[in-house]
Amino acid sequence: MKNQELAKIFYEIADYLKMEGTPFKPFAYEKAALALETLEEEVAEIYKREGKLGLKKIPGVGESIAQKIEEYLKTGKIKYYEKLKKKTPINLEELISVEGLGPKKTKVLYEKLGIKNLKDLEKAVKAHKIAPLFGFGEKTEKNILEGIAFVKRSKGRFLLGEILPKVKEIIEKLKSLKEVEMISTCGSVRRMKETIGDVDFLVVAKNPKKIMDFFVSLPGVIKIWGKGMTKSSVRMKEGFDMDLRVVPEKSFGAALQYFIGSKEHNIVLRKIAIEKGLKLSEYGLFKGSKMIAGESEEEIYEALGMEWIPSEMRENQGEIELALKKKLPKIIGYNDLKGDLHCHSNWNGGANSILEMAEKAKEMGYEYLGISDHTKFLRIEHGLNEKELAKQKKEIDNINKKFQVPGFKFQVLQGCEANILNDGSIDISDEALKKLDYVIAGVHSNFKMSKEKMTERIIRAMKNPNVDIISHPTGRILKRRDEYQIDFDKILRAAKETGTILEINSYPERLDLNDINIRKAKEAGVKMIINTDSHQKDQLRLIEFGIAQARRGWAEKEDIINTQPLEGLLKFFQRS
Ligand code: DGT
Ligand code: CA
Ligand code: CA
Repeated sequence: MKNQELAKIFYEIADYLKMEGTPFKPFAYEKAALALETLEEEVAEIYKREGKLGLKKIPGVGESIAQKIEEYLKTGKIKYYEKLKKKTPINLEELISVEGLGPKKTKVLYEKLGIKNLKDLEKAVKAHKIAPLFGFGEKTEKNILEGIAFVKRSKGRFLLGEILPKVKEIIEKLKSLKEVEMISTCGSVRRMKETIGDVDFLVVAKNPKKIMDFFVSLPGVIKIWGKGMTKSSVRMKEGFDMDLRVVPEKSFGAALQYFIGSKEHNIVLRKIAIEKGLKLSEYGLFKGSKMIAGESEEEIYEALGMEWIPSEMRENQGEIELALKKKLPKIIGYNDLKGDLHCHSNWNGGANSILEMAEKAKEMGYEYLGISDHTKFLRIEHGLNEKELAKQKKEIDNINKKFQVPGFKFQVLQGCEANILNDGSIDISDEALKKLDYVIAGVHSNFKMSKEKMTERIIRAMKNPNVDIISHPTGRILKRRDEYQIDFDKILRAAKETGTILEINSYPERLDLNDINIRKAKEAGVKMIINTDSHQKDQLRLIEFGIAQARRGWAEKEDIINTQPLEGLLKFFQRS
């Protein structure tokens, strides 16, 4: 990836030159940087074949820049660049990523206030040292403050749940172009990782220019990082970046394989190729100069002597070893679930009635839907007491009568999401719990207990014979709250002993269990359930994220109880 490294250096040289007030030259470096960034062939290959003369054929590369590329390929350094950095030792890239701060202003800040990086900048803004500087003022200071907040936010990762709907929309738009022949998402989005750095698209197209014009002018694009014939990059108003690459059809599979990643997975795959005397790249699998696979991912994995691996598993967590032995688990599919058992109705603050929720579940092709409203401890959520649960049961019985159509199977089940109190007891009587089809219990208070106490608390709840499922068993909220302290191995042993089911929660900011926990649970022989925790009917669709997480944890159909039809499911609850 020397092309990218060089592009980055040339962009930075351009910024340093702008900082010095040098005319014209910065644009020459930018031009070369963009050309390198989007160049098909590795610059090292060109150099090897044709020397400096070959380099000069790259658009924007003249004698002086060709010399610098040559120097970098030979020594791994560019003296001119090192000198510029030394002269003004600041993190220029970081500073100018702040909206409203260009190279020239950055120089003033360094000379007057000694600001070298984002941290220094933030300190100075908060101490109001910037506004009094000549050429700055109150407004600029305020803009810089906002810019810092933005940079910090966009430095973080984004929830898959926020990103995926937008990605799907964009895919549809691109698909509608007649020039687009094939299209796919890649990277962490395609691996359905719970948080995303940036979004990657891969396209096969007749007319790349049209695709790129369309891509960089999509609604919501606020910045174009680069636009070329093979790669373009943009920033969206929400703060995340998107890359789009156009590849030839014969390399589509190889490019998919490469850009889906993960990087860790790819590194091992490339090693396996080398051991077989082959070379794997984003262009294909090669034996010498002959391409032996590349159009599809399947043929690449096959040529490497392994099974094709679902993208959610590609994290180099042992999947490659299993694929080589042709022993990959057959992970759960996106259409394997028969129902959802963690749903809240308007009985306790949900947006929809039980009937509305049920209609939606039916429409999704489910065989059953479980209503599991909160119980009495959670007063803010109108937790139900024993009497109200009995009343709710009548409503559910009536609804089920309506659904009794010959030849059609659908049933609403009544559960609850009870609270595990500090000592591990449940906030509602065993009598009432016994009457339900199933019971979910979860921790909803006092999250900051010691590890030992929290583990004991949950285990005691599991030992209650009426408790079937533990909801959101780790309690994390992504980007806001860490998991609570628990001894997960101990929890697994207790779950196995008591036959308690652990929930994979599909809410994009929860998604507990994570992939590692799921794999551990599966190995321990603990059953799991994928639920949405819906508070309105449209949230039933969030199940996709829970299934993805289960796939990332290698869960098979038999590990997940709500892949069972109703009768099989009810067996797990041992109610009769
Ligand atoms: P992200 O964006 O941080 O959520 O994670 P990814 O996995 O989407 O990473 P990204 O966008 O940097 O790159 C997309 C894919 O390209 C990545 O999954 C694998 C491939 N890739 C990127 N850099 C390298 C690399 O240095 N070596 C190899 N073998 N593959 C790479
Ligand atoms: Ca990415
Ligand atoms: Ca990327």
